[in-house]
Amino acid sequence: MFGLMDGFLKNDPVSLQKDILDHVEYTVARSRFNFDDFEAYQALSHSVRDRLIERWHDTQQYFKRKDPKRLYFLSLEFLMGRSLSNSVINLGIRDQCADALNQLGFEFEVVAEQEGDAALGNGGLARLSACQMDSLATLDFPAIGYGLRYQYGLFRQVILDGFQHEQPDYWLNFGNPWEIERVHVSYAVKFYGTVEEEFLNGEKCKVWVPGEMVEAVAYDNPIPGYGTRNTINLRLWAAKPSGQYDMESYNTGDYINEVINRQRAETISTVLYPDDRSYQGKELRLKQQYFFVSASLQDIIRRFKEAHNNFDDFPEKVALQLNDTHPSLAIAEVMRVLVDEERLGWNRAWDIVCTIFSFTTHTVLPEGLEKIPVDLLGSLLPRHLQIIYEINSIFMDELKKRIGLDYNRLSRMSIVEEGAIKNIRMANLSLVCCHTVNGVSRVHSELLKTRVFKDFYELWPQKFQYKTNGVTQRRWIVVSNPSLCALISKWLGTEAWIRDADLLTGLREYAADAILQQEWKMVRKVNKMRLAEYIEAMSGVKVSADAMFDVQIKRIHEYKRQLLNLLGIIHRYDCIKNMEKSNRRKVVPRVCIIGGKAAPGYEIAKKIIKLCHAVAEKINNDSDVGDLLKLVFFPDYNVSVAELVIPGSDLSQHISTAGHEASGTGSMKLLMNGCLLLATADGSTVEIIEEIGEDNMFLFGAKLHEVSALRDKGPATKVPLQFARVVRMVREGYFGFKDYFKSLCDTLEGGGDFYLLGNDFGSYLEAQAAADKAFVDEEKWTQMSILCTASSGRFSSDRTIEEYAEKTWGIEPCKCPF
Ligand code: 26Q
Repeated sequence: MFGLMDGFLKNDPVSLQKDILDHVEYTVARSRFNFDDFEAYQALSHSVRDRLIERWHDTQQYFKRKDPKRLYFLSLEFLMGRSLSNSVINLGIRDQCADALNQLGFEFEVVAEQEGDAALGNGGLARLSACQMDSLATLDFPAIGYGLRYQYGLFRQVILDGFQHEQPDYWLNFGNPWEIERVHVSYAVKFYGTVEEEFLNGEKCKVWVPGEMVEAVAYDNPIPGYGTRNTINLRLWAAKPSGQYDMESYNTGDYINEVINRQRAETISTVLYPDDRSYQGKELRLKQQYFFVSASLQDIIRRFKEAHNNFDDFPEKVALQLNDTHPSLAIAEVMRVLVDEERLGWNRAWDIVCTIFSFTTHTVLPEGLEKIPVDLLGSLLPRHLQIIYEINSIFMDELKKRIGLDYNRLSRMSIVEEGAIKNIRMANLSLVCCHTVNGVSRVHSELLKTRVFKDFYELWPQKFQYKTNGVTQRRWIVVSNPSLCALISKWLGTEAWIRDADLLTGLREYAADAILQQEWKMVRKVNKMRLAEYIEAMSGVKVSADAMFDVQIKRIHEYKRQLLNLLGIIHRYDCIKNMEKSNRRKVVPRVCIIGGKAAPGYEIAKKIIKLCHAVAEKINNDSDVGDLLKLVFFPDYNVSVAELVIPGSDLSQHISTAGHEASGTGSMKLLMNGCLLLATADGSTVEIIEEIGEDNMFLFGAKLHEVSALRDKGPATKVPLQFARVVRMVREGYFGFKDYFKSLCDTLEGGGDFYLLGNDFGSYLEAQAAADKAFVDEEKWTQMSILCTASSGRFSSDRTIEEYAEKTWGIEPCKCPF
């Protein structure tokens, strides 16, 4: 490659500059004397990619030589966001790249802005996978991520007249320098057909004769660790027409139609399904799941066989992690390969399967659990259905021995759900076959044990663990908030916290220091000004950086209660309108920011977005209100937008009804950046309280143990008058669109209000008032902000991954020498 000397690429600005120019000329095919920001981005990315490939290659070679137990992380979603800044920071060449660009007349930040997001995921679960990959690489674990290379990532959200519209995200349009196409790493994946019985060497065995074959081609995405040479692989599969032709049909003369039919194979990896937890039983989704599972397992087993000649060592070398139940067909697939292809016999195969799989669930509600109609599975994957039935029948026999003929319990625990439409319960399959099931926060795990998977917990308590989620401080502080990063390092006197977030506690002793507070405020102010500029450019709304920036950024969902936030804003507006003019100067100015996508078929969530726009329209144009209250909706919320909003937020809302958010990870990113939380005691917030103390946040709302009683009681008795008033304003058309908002209001009144907005409204307003009061005392607020960052170390994904490595996967670091 360009600039290659002494066997490795040099990282000084002069060498980098030469590489960039060579890539401008030979990769981008532009003149080295005349190229724009986007071309500079392409050339720099390719220069960084070369360096990633070097390390990636060394790491893979090293793993191969050492042959440690590896973790295979199977996930249908990875929300990686942009790669350039993250890569140069993890490689330790950020400043050199910036210098090199400077001398060419470019600015690093501007060039980095050219990159689009890789959005191969929906939200929490998908961004968690991305954070965990960063931690796995940084902590030198021998891990590989497997997923799908969707051509269209999560839809782009466009707002027209306040309504959400979805547009396709054709993200590969301008090329993707962060992936390496492996045309020679490809596997055939089978679908449909029949299962035949054959005798081989006097033994009866099953043979799956497929009706369709599709080729899976590997695309490798290097994931660099920070402060280590280790660079691990995220291998994503793309569907291509199979290389095996059906000679018969080609000979019938319909050549053109045959080619077109073959091309249809590619649809499998075309598009990511938006998270719609009720949108199940779709054939294409099932095809995606099996396609990626089959290709990944062929790859894993090939790698294992290169170094081992029988399967005895398989459990010592392979840990398979299922990210939710989405990849759980892997269980049946390993059984099929070991029994039908490797001929290990059922019992030996079963023993292996039971020791290699673990799964993590990200759901709280039983309705959210994945089901696959038996008819669909039987037609697409006939052999897998047989295997699942066999697993279930053995399980049911054992269960009868353990618990007797308790038919209710037996039918609840069965992998097969009987009924008008028979279904396979993927969570039950996973619970039966995995050695461990993890929850994503402590309360989530308690809910799993006492409600969602109670029957299984009573049978196998030892299988249940939890690992509270975490996020990577590399992306969420170092990449997205460089000035706060520098300030932290200055006061701690070290950058070691970037690899060891527990060191952040060192900031506690300076939390009351006037100089740190001054510098902290400055950093935050600059971030807020940057955010204010963006708001004005995007929405035309002018906001003051002196106001409190209050954000709620996450997918739109009823249980996340963006509607509670909006009703609170309406109440605030109503108060300002009705107060005496002389009192208005006592109001703490607020900029309320809401961002998030609604699943395309989720009507209520879409109405919430429209309501936000309708309310914003009214408030932002009311001269009585002026700077005291602004409301802005951030369209197309994604990882890059998060990187801009989070560093500039003063207060953030995590206000789900207790018992509904499995964990929540946005709160952790905001906490790290010194943003105060206004929250309910749900998901990981309960553990955040333990770290920062109740006094350093604004807590409100019904507690977990109160929720079901409140629901049973029916229509809330203590709904405050203010609540009825603000709902009435919406209902009676104060913000227009009266008919359209009717059904939204109906979810709150007339005995409904499943998410208890009415019940929690009073304490919500109190928490908001407490936040106003605290904000006025700048010194106090800044101290709380510093304490938030100082207490965020436990919520690093490094801690989560260390726990998984030790308690669930049984893997150890394997550090590639420099
Ligand atoms: C299911 C069937 C068909 C198509 C799509 C899906 C689907 C896709 C994505 C179902 C669910 C998801 C995503 C779930 C998710 O993001 N859960 C969140 O996971 C976070 C990480 O653990 C938690 O912090 C959140 O609390 C949880 O909501």
